[in-house]
Amino acid sequence: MFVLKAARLFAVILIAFVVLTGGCQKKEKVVRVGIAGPMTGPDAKMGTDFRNGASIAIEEWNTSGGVLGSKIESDIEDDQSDPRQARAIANKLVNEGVIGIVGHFNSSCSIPASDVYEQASKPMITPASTNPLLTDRGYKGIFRVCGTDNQQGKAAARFVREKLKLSRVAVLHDKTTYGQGLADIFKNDLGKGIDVVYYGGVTRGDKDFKTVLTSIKQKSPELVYFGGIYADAGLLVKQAREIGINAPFMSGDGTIDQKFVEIAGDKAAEGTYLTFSPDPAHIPSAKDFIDKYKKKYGDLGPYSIYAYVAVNILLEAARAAGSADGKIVIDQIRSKEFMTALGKIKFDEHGDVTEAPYIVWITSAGKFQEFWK
Ligand code: ABU
Repeated sequence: MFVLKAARLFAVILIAFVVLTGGCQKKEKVVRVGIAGPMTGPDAKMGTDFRNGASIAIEEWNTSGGVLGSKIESDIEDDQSDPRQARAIANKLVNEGVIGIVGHFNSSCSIPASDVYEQASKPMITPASTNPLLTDRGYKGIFRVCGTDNQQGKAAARFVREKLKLSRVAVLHDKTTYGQGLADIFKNDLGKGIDVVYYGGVTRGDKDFKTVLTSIKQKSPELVYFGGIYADAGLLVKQAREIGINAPFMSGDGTIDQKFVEIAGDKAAEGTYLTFSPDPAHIPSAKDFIDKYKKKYGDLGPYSIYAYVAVNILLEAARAAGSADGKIVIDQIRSKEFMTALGKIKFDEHGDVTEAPYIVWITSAGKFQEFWK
């Protein structure tokens, strides 16, 4: 009897101890950063580049003590390049209380998702969405660290007009906000004296573009311009060469990834022109990041460093704000000048970077090289 009573007493004391010490245990404070992009689907390479670049930034911040007295964690979400999924993810990230969002990749995702972030006063910084509309709506908390399609479409048109001096061009796009938007800006900037002998759209993910390419071939263009992303661009170039289109191809920042060459093949991709920002390998402040990235993940994708820079800007703004409150962090992003791996970054009243040079790259022996500025 005594043994039973003692055992009961011991059990009660033990439960009380567990409850009390558990209740008193301090939970580690965490600041969460949303990383949103296509982690699966046709543009998964770009989402993976975001995740890799962002994770290096977060690791570095944690190594030097975190931010606002807290450890930083990433909340990585996959929008699958689907605008509806992007909006759903945006709501999820807002509900989970992230301090801000680095993403999305596709302009067609960033635009609807930004409505959600703006409503919730959560800063969003896209590393890669270039459609002008994203920052043209007077939103306070939406930023991009890349340039816009107004800038790259104009650069492409100037190249065709002044360097190549062509007079017959075919213009194709993938019917997306980005692809069609960029193709239209390019077409409108060509100016007088250059005939657009073919203009039309293809469907993303199609595997056979030979019908449209045959129509293009009949018009004998001197260049085929494509507004779209690397996977479709790779197949288009490959199939164009197969049916005997030998005119050079030109595309934009959505295509400048090794996956384009892998899909097209070195021979078909040879001589393709691409607009993108200058090589970060020539920027001294980018060196540490590039070395670290290569060691950990291999070659950089076009937007790996932009994701890294976007995370750094967000956390630097939070540190300067001394607060995780979205409105205060947004004010800091708007007003501060940031020293980043890509150099000095300052945002204009729209949330665009004040400087975004575009140059023309060329594909040569399966690699991309700076070609014209
Ligand atoms: N700018 C590259 C492709 C991403 C997008 O703007 O849709």
